[in-house]
Amino acid sequence: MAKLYASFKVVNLMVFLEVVILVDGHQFHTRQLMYAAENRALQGLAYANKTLRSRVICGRECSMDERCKSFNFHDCNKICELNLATRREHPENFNATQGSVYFDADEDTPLYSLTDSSLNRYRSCKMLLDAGYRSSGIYTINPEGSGNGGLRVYCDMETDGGGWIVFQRRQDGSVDQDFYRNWTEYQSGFGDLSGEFWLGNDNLVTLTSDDSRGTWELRVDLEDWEGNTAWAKYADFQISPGEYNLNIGQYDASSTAGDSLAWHSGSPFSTKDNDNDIMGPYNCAQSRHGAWWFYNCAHSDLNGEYYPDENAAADEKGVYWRHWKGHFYSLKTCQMKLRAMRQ
Ligand SMILES: [Ca+2]
Repeated sequence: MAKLYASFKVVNLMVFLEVVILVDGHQFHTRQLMYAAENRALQGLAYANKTLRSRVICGRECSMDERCKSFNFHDCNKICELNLATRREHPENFNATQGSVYFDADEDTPLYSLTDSSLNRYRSCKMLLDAGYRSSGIYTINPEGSGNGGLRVYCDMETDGGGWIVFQRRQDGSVDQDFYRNWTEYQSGFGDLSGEFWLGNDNLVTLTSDDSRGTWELRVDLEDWEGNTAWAKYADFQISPGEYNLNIGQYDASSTAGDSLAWHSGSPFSTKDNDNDIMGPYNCAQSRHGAWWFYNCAHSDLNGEYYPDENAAADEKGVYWRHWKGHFYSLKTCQMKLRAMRQ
């Protein structure tokens, strides 16, 4: 019976793996160096992924399985992916991925590292995409006015050409207290970038008020409970400081969801504790259990209450987009995202 022991050291960009194999009381040592490329991942070739504490432990998993030719480790969520192939065999799958590190036994691999300082140049997901970052995920961007630490965002690098900063996502109602929250919470943002969240109205102002990046487009992606999807797109998206008024331009006529937002253009944002709709003392945010650019209430409210099925929502309290599914149909998932039209 063979037993296997392994020891590991990390030296800068290498993981040194020493594997001791015991066969019938005899020791066999094998040594393998694994070389790292920072901010890279080989994608679509994993046969296993697991949550592990460190890249070293991920390396051990790889070294003990002969199928494993390389691995990715994501520092942020601690996901270890074991790959069936290497970057050399599949260069088209070897992508820039912020916060991930790729390892294989090829000593040229570190040449493909991307440094954190080079990442500081990117002001938007579109710039990251143009620089070769083709994986959707969490990135730090540095838009003007975002301060020294930059802004953590989820980049959608696949939908409609990619390069989108996702600023809202609903998918399972997992966020505590749902989205029925107050002004300051919407101001600063809440939730989890890898799950449900609102990026924050102040961040939307920061992003869309930076003239040097030109204008922004807005895209809304919707999904119903039967798996059907629809989208709507608008030009010239901008959120004003102060009451966070929604400003949108031309509705893209090829959109499939219908236009349930133009009617809200120009309106200030309203929350349950800050009523800026035109309905006097009647508070749309309270009656709809949401937070939106309410006018005399709404053709859409993607921040409404999350319901476990389409029919559970009463009195327009759900997550809805009237021109696609009507105002009583509460959607299963939605995302709102913006993309720089010019850099
Ligand atoms: Ca009112």
